[in-house]
Amino acid sequence: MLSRLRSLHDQPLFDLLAQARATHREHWPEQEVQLCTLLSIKTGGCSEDCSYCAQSARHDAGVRAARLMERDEVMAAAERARANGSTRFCMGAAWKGVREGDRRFEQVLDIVRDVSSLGMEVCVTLGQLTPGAARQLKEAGVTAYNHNLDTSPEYYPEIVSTHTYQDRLDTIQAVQQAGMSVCCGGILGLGESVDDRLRMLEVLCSFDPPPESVPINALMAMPGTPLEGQAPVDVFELVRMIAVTRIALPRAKVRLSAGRLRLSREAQALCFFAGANSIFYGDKLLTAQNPAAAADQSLLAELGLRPQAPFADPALAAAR
Ligand code: SAM
Ligand code: DTB
Ligand code: SF4
Repeated sequence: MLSRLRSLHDQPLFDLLAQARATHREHWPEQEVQLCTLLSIKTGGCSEDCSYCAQSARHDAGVRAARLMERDEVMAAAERARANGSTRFCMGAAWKGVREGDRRFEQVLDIVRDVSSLGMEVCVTLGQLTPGAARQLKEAGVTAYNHNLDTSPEYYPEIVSTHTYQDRLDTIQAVQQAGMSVCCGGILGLGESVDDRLRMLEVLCSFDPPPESVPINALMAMPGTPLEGQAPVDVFELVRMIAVTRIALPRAKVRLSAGRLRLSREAQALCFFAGANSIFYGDKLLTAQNPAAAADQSLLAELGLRPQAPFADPALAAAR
């Protein structure tokens, strides 16, 4: 598998793009891009030491630790996201993980019950889950759980020491067993090799069922993190990774994620051509900046792409 991914990846760029585009058109004829809005419901002060992340309490990235947001505030943000055209609302918390019975987890379940009435897909990313916590999230109305592998199993220990790759896989298994969709991808630009990227993709392809969505992040080198000095990832490397992901996981939403601010309109157009069909939308990611919504709307219009239409029936979002 790895060698097949490697030969796909190393083709002349235009041959790779042609193949990815053909796969894309076959499975996604609608010319749509899904708009997803992120909200950090609990920012900073995280116990983990992920070396790319501004929210780790072990780095001094100038992110102040905040309390879990109140339900009404989250609802207001979710309503704004829907009014602006998002069909997915993704709430992130800077925690090592959650378990049943925890007071803060109960509060998240309350938030999810409300947000899931709005007819958007509801995604959360809260760190590690026990199987019981996963079941409770599903019951509360979560449609997808985001938990990235970020890189290959071999390179992961260079990036994080406070949890293991196996911990990540265990959470993903709990998510699948609870019947939620898996949103799982990674970051380019951590200092990994091309083989590391493709090994990650190989692991993603081994999931049963395959991930429903795959975020591809380009590292945003956050000042104060150990990776602050990393060189930006080359745009053609990003495009190649998107194209190989599209071919290897034809039914997945491939999300062009963090790092778009650095990409020109032309570079983003190439990413969509290569098979990206989802973006984070709105001027803020979790702690970092994202392009302005108006700029994204005009870019899509200029390319003849449409934002994914809202779900006519809220039950359709929930059924995802
Ligand atoms: N704490 C949870 C976890 O680790 O799964 C959820 C939040 S975490 C911020 C979600 C993902 O955001 C990470 O797995 C990583 O892929 C991405 N991410 C975080 N910081 C980033 C950065 N500086 N640049 C690019 N992607 C980043
Ligand atoms: C994902 O893969 N990327 C998003 C989402 N899943 C949670 C987060 C990007 C975070 C970028 C850095 C920040 O905002 O601090
Ligand atoms: Fe914590 Fe998630 Fe950031 Fe790691 S990526 S430090 S687990 S918020």
